[in-house]
Amino acid sequence: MLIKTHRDGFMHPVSSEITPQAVYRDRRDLLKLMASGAAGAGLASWASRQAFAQTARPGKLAPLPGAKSNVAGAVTMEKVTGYKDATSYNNFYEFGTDKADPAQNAHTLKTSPWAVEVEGLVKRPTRFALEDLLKLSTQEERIYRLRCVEGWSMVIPWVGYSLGKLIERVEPLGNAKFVEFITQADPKTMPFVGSRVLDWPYVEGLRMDEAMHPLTLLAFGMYGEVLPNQNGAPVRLVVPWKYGFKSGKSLVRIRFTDREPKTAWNKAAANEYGFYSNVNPNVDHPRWSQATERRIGEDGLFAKRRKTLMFNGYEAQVGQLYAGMDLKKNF
Ligand SMILES: Nc1nc2c(c(=O)[nH]1)N[C@H]1C(S)=C(S)[C@@H](COP(=O)(O)O)O[C@H]1N2
Ligand SMILES: [Mo]
Repeated sequence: MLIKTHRDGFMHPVSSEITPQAVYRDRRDLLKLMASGAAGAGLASWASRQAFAQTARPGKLAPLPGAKSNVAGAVTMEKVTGYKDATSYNNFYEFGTDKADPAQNAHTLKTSPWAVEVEGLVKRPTRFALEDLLKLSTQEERIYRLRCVEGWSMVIPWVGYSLGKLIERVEPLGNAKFVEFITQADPKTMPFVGSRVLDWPYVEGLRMDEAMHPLTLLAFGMYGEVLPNQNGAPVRLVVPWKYGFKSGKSLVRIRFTDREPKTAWNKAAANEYGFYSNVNPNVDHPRWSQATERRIGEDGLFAKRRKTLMFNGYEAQVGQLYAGMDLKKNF
């Protein structure tokens, strides 16, 4: 897949290597904090200050601040991707297949009123108005890496809460083994839903324990604001240890089932996109390597590719979910 660069990286090939003054200062503070034994607290505040410093009201959308998250692995020390990059280089095929299409076309998405239907093998099937869903649990800021199957990655300060909070509320039945995520497919507001690139609606799925894992985020915002349309407004999933396509945007239905859901990408090309799709540098995509990645915003002529990490760097948190599984077979 050809990846076009859209920035003036050619003129400033190493600008991304220069540590901004504010971040540098925070890093020194952090070292002091670590020496004083307050490293845990220091880490979280360093990260949220870093995110805030770079991004205060960046898109001028409605604010959606998040509390510090206590979920293990929910914050990374890496430099946060610039808001402009995170909102202008997107995959959202309902609005076109070029990276620039969603930012250009997604203004037609109608995000209000919005509801998410939670149904299937649960004791309490519920239709949640977005307003109620927003209030279901404390909004937290989580700075996650998101690694696209195409070989690029971003670091985004998401705002939301663990999907598990919603799952507990609806009380799944004992025979619920999987969760299916169905996203909006409205040909009137989504120009490419008429196209044949995918079998709409865009559907994704997780095994129950994956859906319940605290890192699995139901996200309503990023950079301290509500989600921009092109990033999946008004509510999406973020599953940071899996390739980006598992993180469905603009969710309208969550269904509990006893069978592995048929996902949109698996239906389109079963040999290329498995159900699990865990980030795994040791299992290549049939058409390209997954060993390295390019960080969006570092796309200058001389930018280094990074080594892709097992489970996108979240192995300590999620590795045990796959104990004993052959990850080459279950790709
Ligand atoms: N509904 C829907 N969700 C989607 C997609 C899509 O085309 N439609 N693309 C996926 C892919 S391939 C990626 S990499 C991420 C990108 O999220 P971002 O644009 O917010 O970075 O969204 C995922 N969610
Ligand atoms: Mo992706």
